[in-house]
Amino acid sequence: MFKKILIANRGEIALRIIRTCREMGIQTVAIYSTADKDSLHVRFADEAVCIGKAQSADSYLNIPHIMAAAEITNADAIHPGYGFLAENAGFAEICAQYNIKFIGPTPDMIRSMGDKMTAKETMIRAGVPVIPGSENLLQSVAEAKQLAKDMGYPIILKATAGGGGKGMRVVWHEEEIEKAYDTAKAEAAASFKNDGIYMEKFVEEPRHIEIQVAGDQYGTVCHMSERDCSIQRRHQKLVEESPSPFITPELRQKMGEAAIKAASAINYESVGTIEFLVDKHRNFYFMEMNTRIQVEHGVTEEVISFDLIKEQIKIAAGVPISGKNYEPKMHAIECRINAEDPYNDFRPSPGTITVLHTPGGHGIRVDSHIYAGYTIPPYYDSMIAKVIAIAQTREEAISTMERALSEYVIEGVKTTIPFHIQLMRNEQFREGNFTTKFIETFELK
Ligand code: MV4
Repeated sequence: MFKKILIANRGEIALRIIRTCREMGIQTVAIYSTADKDSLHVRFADEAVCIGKAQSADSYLNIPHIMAAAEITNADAIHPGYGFLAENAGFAEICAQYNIKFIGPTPDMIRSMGDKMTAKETMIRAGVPVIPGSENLLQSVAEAKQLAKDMGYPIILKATAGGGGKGMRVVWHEEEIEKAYDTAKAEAAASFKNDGIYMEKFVEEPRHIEIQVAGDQYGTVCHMSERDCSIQRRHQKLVEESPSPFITPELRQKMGEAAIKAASAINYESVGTIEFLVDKHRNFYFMEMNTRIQVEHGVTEEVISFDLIKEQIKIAAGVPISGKNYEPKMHAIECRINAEDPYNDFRPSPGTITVLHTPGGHGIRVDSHIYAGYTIPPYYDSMIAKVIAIAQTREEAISTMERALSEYVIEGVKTTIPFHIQLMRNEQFREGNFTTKFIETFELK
């Protein structure tokens, strides 16, 4: 097992990783930017190294500085968390060159899923259902026009280097395709330095349901059931839950098997997530694979009673997994609490937290790095806490969540708590009757 892990991240996920390391008897090294000198991850780690200025490019994305910190502290592994360098194949490669274990998949695995068209081709070969569309990157607007005509509108154009919604264009009529093609290509080139785009049939009002998987270094892969992440706003997830109110045990088994096929196709090593779109007829299609631990991993941990960070560290250290699949034994719902003003277009609201009371009690888990007196810097993601409610049924989990959110006091900055309270009281949400379009029509009072 590793003796010392450097955590190349900040905020709640850095704390989350430090906690599991403690339980495993592994020493921890925090890295931090000048803006994070008073952060809890710095205080909770055994050692801490300042690696640069506030801007991410100068610190949490500064590979030479991070490698220097790992060298001087003699860390034998690096945990990247999520975001920042978690899906950077070049970083994983440099870790290998330094003989420091990157706690995640190999650079090849990251690359093969980072290019969405390649990922899709891999899934077709593996027999995993994908959304009907172009078999290759589009070569011309004429080709796009012909393909769209054959397939029927609406269609969607996606950047092969994209994911998470960037560089996408939905096209409803032939008259719009030329402009959409040009803007999608230009946006892809500007955002990713890769202007490759492809086409898919547009699935209207789908659900976003993802399957957690784990694979070890010896080819064993298992799944840990689904998370429903359909409640999103501008491609940012707001609420995640497991089990999905839309999924039957039969569908869970089918999607679980497809997810195992998907991960096995690249001999996946580490924990990861297969994202599916599910249409109203309960047809499911592979969308993307996330080759990292995700923000919402805690939802799965709570419904199967299993530490995913511990599993990820063990896999990286070469420990084999059992290969057993997991089914939800409880219901868990997570609300992401952001320092944003939900009454003002979710505008970021950084600043100092003056008063704080954190909820607790039966069925509540709060993963957060905030404290009274903490100043939320303006440079990073605005998520400041994740509240997870756990109960035997969905109805009870919603009631527990509503109770916990009503207890939560955060003063000094605006937060998304009022939004979540209203969502928990919404009839449609309570019925489990929602798609990825739900938030567009949800009005905050
Ligand atoms: C789609 C789609 C409908 N049809 N693809 C959004 C993020 C990226 N991962 C892919 N996305 C979508 N791809 C086809 N063929 C609808 C979306 C989509 C979406 C997906 C999941 C969750 C929220 C979403 C919000 C808008 C669009």
